[in-house]
Amino acid sequence: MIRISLSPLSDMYADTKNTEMKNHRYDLLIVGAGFAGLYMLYRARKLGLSARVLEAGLDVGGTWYWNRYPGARCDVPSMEYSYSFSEALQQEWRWTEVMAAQPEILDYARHVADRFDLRKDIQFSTRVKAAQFDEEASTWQVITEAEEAFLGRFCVMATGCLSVPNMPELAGQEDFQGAVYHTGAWPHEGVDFSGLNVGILGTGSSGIQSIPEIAKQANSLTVLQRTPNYTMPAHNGPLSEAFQAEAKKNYAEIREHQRASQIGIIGYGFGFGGAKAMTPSQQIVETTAEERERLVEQEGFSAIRRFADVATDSDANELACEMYRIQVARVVHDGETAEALMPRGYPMGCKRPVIDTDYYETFNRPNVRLVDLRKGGIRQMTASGVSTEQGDFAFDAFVFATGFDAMTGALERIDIRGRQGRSLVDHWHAGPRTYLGLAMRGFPNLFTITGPGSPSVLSNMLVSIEQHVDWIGDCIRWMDGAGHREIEATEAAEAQWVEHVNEVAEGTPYTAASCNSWYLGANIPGKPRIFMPYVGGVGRYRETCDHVVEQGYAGFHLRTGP
Ligand code: FAD
Ligand code: N01
Repeated sequence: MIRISLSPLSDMYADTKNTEMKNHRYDLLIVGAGFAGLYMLYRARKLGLSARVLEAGLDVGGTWYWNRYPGARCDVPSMEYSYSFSEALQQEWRWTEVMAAQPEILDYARHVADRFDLRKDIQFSTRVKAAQFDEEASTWQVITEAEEAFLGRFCVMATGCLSVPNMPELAGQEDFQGAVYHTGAWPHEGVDFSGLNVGILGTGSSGIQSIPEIAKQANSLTVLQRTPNYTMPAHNGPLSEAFQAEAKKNYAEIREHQRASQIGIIGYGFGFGGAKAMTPSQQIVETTAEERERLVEQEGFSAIRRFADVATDSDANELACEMYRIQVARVVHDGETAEALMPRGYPMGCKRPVIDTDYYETFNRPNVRLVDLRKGGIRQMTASGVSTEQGDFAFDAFVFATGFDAMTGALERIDIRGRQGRSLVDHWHAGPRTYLGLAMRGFPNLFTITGPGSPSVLSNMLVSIEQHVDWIGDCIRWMDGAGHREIEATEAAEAQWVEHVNEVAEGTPYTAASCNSWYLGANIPGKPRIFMPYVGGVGRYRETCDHVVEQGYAGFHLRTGP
């Protein structure tokens, strides 16, 4: 292994000319071995390209390798949250639940790695700290934390949108004597909360999934909530053999519909969340208060799914929020707790939708209490727990379910430098700027999978990952065939795309002034408030990407040469 320290570009390139470095020269360097990195490696091999994957973790799986908290599972039907690139793979793999739990998804990622013999080109326990473009050689040099260097004609960042845990800085954290966990970096050996008094901070998807499970085990669970969330019952359950067989017969059609859809999910046969499929067709603004109350009584939270105008009309949205709060009051026995759990003041649908199993019911357990931080926030952590403006709470263990530095976090933690040594952090100082969420001006031959400006986190990410990987693979094949050595987004194309991404997001609940979501970077102090994903839809976006190709990679500058 050759070890070098970060040095000016000219020195780095001189280093790479020694013979040992030949072992580290590839067509393609891929950072990350989650679903994106695994498929990129598979595609590279199919194209006859040499590729190396560098992965910080000790195994494949990405999200599903790191997020092992109790209750972790996906909220897309399993039959749809899976690769489509191999007919044999999709026919042979058997899912056991409508929406699979983390261990099963991790098994699937491992199976894919083994089945296609991918591991031999993946270097685990290897965190990339820098990547720099050598303009003279049209080559990316990627440096790891262990100071190992790799050269690639192309570099693909498959670093994930939700892979950097957000750990709020609470004063006195180092004084706390109990165990501390983050849902996004859960111990691999698991955690036994039996007999313990546990505190948990955060009521996003990870908190809402883990709270019911931790409550079943712990002596007591105290939920520290800053903002109540909207969450719908998941109605998860076992996946019948008959249904699975039928779906497998229809896979070609299912995949085609996924790819053309808005979010990459068609809820094939069982509807989103495993409940009966329900296409929103009614207008909530045309209902009376009595009708809405009756519907809530009959159908609970699911009644809201009837209405199409909730997503498009703010008055309709507020009526749906009222229905939602009525149902919270019906489920949660204690009036004060119910009131604290009711979301108010921001629209339904502005944050990532959450689905749950027995979330509200959990607050009826005698060992669970809610601390509404809006009535008095956290002052600091102490040796025994957490001190708030409304009193002190003692814990044996504390869980941060506080989310991620999403979409840009993993990319900005790598010192990525393009032309003239310009850093990506500088390029993105006012928020991420990309062309199609795939490429950036000033960073030739660098691609991002599900980058900001693409449907990514607003979609079934397996569908978006496959589309990006295929696009990148086709692009490299075409470049090699045509003798192009560099591809780079033009300034105009990048600017137009950023404008388009902002334009389509305008007026949606996502960008409401009252909304503080991680989509907007609002969860990270100091992060520019920009809506990062592309809301135009998976189908429309795919057409745009295809059109760019048909036009000879419109919006990209190509450089030809040896
Ligand atoms: P990741 O799985 O995040 O993999 C990125 C990999 O890159 C990681 O292994 C990381 O270690 C590695 N990496 C990052 N930086 C570096 C570096 N500097 N050096 C080396 N390695 C690095 N999406 C859905 O569509 N449906 C769902 O139901 C769903 N559920 C989710 C549940 C949870 C708990 C979370 C956190 C996310 C969920 N997602 C879901 C989103 C999920 O992230 C994607 O579906 C998908 O797994 C992303 O795959 P990826 O390969 O792009 O990224
Ligand atoms: O993170 P989040 P997550 N003090 O950012 C609170 C995917 N995912 O890990 O709302 C006090 O949503 C914060 O409060 P507030 C999915 O895409 C999917 O739960 O900022 N509280 C919030 O309550 C999801 O959207 C699944 O006021 C603080 C919580 O922590 C994404 O990952 C499951 C705080 C963070 O919620 C992220 O979800 C899990 C502070 N300083 C994850 N800082 C599925 O089911 C943060 N919070 C598919």
